[in-house]
Order: sequence, then structure tokens, then C-alpha cells
Amino acid sequence: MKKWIPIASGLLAGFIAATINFADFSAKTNTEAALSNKTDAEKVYVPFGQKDDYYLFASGGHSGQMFIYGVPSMRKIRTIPVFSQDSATGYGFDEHSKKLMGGYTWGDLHHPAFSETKGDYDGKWMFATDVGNSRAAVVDLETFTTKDIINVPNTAGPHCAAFVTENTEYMFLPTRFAVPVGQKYESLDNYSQNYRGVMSAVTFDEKNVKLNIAYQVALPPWSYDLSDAGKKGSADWAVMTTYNTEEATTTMEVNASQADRDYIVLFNWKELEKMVKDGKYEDVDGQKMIYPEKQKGGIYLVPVAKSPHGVDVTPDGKYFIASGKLAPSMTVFSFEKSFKAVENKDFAGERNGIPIINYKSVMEREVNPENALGPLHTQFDDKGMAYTTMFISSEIVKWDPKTGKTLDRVPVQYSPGHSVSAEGDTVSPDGKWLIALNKIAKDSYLSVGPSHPESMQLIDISGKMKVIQSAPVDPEPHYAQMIKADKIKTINVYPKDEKNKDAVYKQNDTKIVRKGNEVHVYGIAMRSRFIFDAKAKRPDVIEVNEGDHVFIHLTNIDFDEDITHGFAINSYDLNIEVQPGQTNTIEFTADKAGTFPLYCTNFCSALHQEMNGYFLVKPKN
Ligand code: CUK
Ligand code: CUA
Repeated sequence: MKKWIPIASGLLAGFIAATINFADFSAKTNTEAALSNKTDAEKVYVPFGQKDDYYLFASGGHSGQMFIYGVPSMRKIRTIPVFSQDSATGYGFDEHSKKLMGGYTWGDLHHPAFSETKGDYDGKWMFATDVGNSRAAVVDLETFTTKDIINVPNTAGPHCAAFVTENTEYMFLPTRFAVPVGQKYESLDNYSQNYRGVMSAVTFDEKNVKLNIAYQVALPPWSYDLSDAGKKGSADWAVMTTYNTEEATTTMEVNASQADRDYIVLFNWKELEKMVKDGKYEDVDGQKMIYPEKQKGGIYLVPVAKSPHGVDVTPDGKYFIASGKLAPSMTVFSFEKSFKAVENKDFAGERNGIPIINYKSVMEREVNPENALGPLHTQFDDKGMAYTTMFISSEIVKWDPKTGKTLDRVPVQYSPGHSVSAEGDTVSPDGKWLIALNKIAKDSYLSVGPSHPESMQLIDISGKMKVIQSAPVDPEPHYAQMIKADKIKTINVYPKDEKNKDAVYKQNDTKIVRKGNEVHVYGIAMRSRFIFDAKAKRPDVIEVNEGDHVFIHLTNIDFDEDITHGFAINSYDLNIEVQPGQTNTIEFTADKAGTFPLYCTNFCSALHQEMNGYFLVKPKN
């Protein structure tokens, strides 16, 4: 226990020390790079015509997007806009995505999570949450597009999420910042009484592609940091770390690190589900809210070294491992012992009405690799070995959760947050690659000024750990998941949807319909022209009156892979795309009179440059 204290009080010193260390590491890694032999190069070389073995889905942090890379080449393949506008794809401009974004322009995407079947990634859906504006999203992996976004009420930054249960029954969204229920005004003097750290249980309706909030839990007003769902024998349970159990309301850096202990919240979601079924909740603004101080039996606290960050469940579902952040240790806890402690009411009092499990009864071991500082997150290989990122000492430490023995370590450049291993969050990780998601890329790439990109370093973990490739990445890879490429089944073109009233597939069906001051254009995009009204003198011209409310429904009738068309109106700040076979709608008010060229933004044929027309807005008088 004593070991935790000196590091905790010296966090700042630790960060400074880490900065000083950069220089030595740099020299060492450069020499290593110079010596890197052909075998390493061959390992990451994916010749033209061949494809990568894995997809990497990396969080885009405050870019609000998700980045897709191929592994092992580390080539970037795609950006999927999720919470932020993206003019490259027209995301946030067309009606569907504009509605999804709910009036927000940006997001802070932290933890991507694949849908799972029996604890294995099934390659169908990808979930993510937005810490910036408290939302949750689902991405369809047939098209790599965002399909639904919901706002999560009573929550201020669902940072912990998203981690899904074994069969995607739920993802749990605990809050990073405690707020009063309903986010109503409340003096911070009443923080402990009136603020709450609400966790939401979100379900996914696959048939209707809708995210829903099943219920919420009004946890104590603490910060919830990371979570993970149980597996196999612990599948009904989930864990999450807390900090600021001090309930500090200012100068958090100091005040939220006072107590020696914080907690891991251990909860049984089957029990919570039952409470909801039995009506053991309160209706709060239409949400089913469970108050743990009133409804006992589903939620427990496990003491842990102060201010833990990550908590990760081992692939066999037997242990959960908390990382110290301020303490140089990883603590391994036993699920089985926890269940026993719950059964025997082996408690050491309670906090806010929630029983505290006896630390000694459930703690399996505290692991302190020599001079390893700032453990944050842990991943696993096919043999159940753990790989923990050390933020302050800038390295990955491989160790055995069953013995606590350090097996290997490798320096990374620098300050890794998460790392991700191939199929790393499943019940059967592949044991092939580990990617360090580094916060600092200093000395890694050509300079682009005072601010650098982040870096992702590919580590071969098949033998002794070795960094063999590195790729720059935009802010900010908080987390990523890596899936076997053959699990993802994309579609080539959007199928015809005869039921879609906005879609037009034949040139002669194109038309412009006026109803009062509303104008509906049913148009077609094809190589290499727009047709808005085939019967008109100029089929590629839209003419409206100033003040008209305009809807342009556009269908791409090139049912041909990769023939995407864009649609932009010059000086009107509008841009959407239609992928092969897709119909998209853009809605706006023609509030500027004048002559505005419209054109295809996506290079689609030799005559792409000719794919244009005019948007004419007749002035009012
Ligand atoms: S957090 Cu960024 S390093 Cu959002 Cu998963 Cu730990
Ligand atoms: Cu269509 Cu360029």
C-alpha cells in the first residue's frame, strides 16, 4: 500500500522526468531503426495487389471521427465521420447526417467498440461515444457509415464507454463529469448532495438500427474513467474505475488525488435489468433511474490504488486488472473471489449506500514492474499475457497476470495512452500485433511546426517485442480495436430501394416539383452529368425564387463500385455526396439571389470537370 504514495505526490515531477527521458530514448531507437533488418521490413510490407490482414479502427478523439488503417502496413484507408462535420463525404450536410448530428458540429470520440457475438467481434457494427457533447453512435460496417446517434441525458461526457457485453446486449455509458440530474443549475456548494455520476445502459436495436437507453443508474458524484465488460464466467458483470471520490469541485489536479484509495465499481447488469423489470426505479424525465442507495444488490465498490485509469478484463473472464496512473502498479482482482465476497457479504462498510468489498478478499496481486511508471491500459495476447502501456516511462511492459512476473518490455516514442492488440478485447486474442497509441510523436516524422501528430507504433509480439513500423495519426487515438479483415463484409453498391420516395433511377422520372415556396428536386447523378428534369430545356439547371425552401434529392445511378459523385453549389456552403446507388437529400433556403454554378466534387470520370450545371435564384423584386 505504501508504495503508491510517493509516486502519487510526484505526478508532476514524473511528467517532467518523462520529458527529460525523451532524448535518451530517441538516440536508442534511432540506432535500432538503422539496424532493423529485412525481415522486419518484410513483415510490414504488403505488396501492391495484396491486402492487409487486419483493419484498425482508431478513435479520432476531438476530431470527432474514426480512422481506418490497414495492419501490418499501417496505411491509412479511410476516415469515417461520426460526431463532426466532414466536407469530404458531405457528412453533416445532407439531411440524414445533419439530423444525426443533432445540431452539434463536433465531438470527442474516445473508445471504439465492435459489436460482439459470444465474446468475439462479429464484424457487423462499431460503437463509439462522444465525450464532448454526450452522445453515442453506431457505425454500419457494410458501408462504413454512421447510422444512428443518440443524446445521453443526465450524463456529461460518457468517457468510460463504449465497451459492449458478450452478445452486444448493452453498452454502458458512465459519465466522466458528475452533474445534477437533468443538468439543471445547482450551486457547486451542494455537489455531494445534488450532483450525480449517472451511468446509462444503452441497447442496440439491430433491426431498426436504433440506439436506445434502457435505464440509467444514479451513481455517486464521482468521475468514472474506464470500463470493461466481463467475459465467459463474468459475462453478467462489468467493471469501471473511478476517481475524484473525494468529490472535489475545484483544482481537480490536486484535490481529486487526496485519498489513498478510489474504487472500481463492480456491477451485475443482469441484476440491474431485473430491478427495472420489477419496477424498482424512479421515472426521471422519461428515464428509468435506479438509485443504488435504495435498490441494493446490483452494485459494489472494490477499493483500488488512488486515481486508477484503465481497467481490463482478461480474455478468460477470470480477472480484472486496474492500472494505477498515479501509482506504479497494476492490481489484479479475481472475479470469482468478488462473487464470493458478494455472496458472503464480505464488506468493509459502504459509501453512498453502496457496499465496499474487502480489498484483501478479492485482490489477487499487486504488480510493480521495476521503474515502470504511469500504467494506463492493458491488452492481451493468445496466451493470456498482459501488455500494459506505461505513460510516464514510455514503454510497453509484457507480464503474466497469473504470476505478476515481468516478461518483456519495449520503449515507445512517447507516452503511450492505450495500446491495442489483434482481436485484443475478445475471448480469444490473436497474439499477433500490438500497436502503441502514443500521445507524443516528437522526433518521429518530418516536422510540421510546434504541434506534431500523434503516433501509432506497430510492435511484433510473436517473439521478443519489437517496434517495426510507425504511422502518424491525427488527434487523437485514445483507443482502437483491431479486427481480422475477413470478418468485415462490405457491400459494393447501395441496392436499389424502390420504396424510397426520394429515389429516382430512370432519367425520365427526374422532376422538379413546386408547392408554394417549397421546391423538391428529384435528380440523378451519373457519369458525367446531373439530370434534375430530363424534360426541361436545360436538364442540369435548377431555378428557384429567392426565399424558396429547396430540397434536392439526388440518386447516383452508377451502380458501379467506387463511382461516387459529389454535389456542391458554389458560394452556398453546401456539399453532399452520393455513393454508387445511394440517394441523399440536401435541404436549405435559397436566401441569396444570383447565379451559382453547381458541380460534382468527386472526380468520377474523364469528363468529371464537365459534370456541372447552374443553380439560379431569381431575386424577390
Ligand atoms: S483514455 Cu485516452 S489514454 Cu479516453 Cu481511454 Cu486512457
Ligand atoms: Cu461526378 Cu465528378
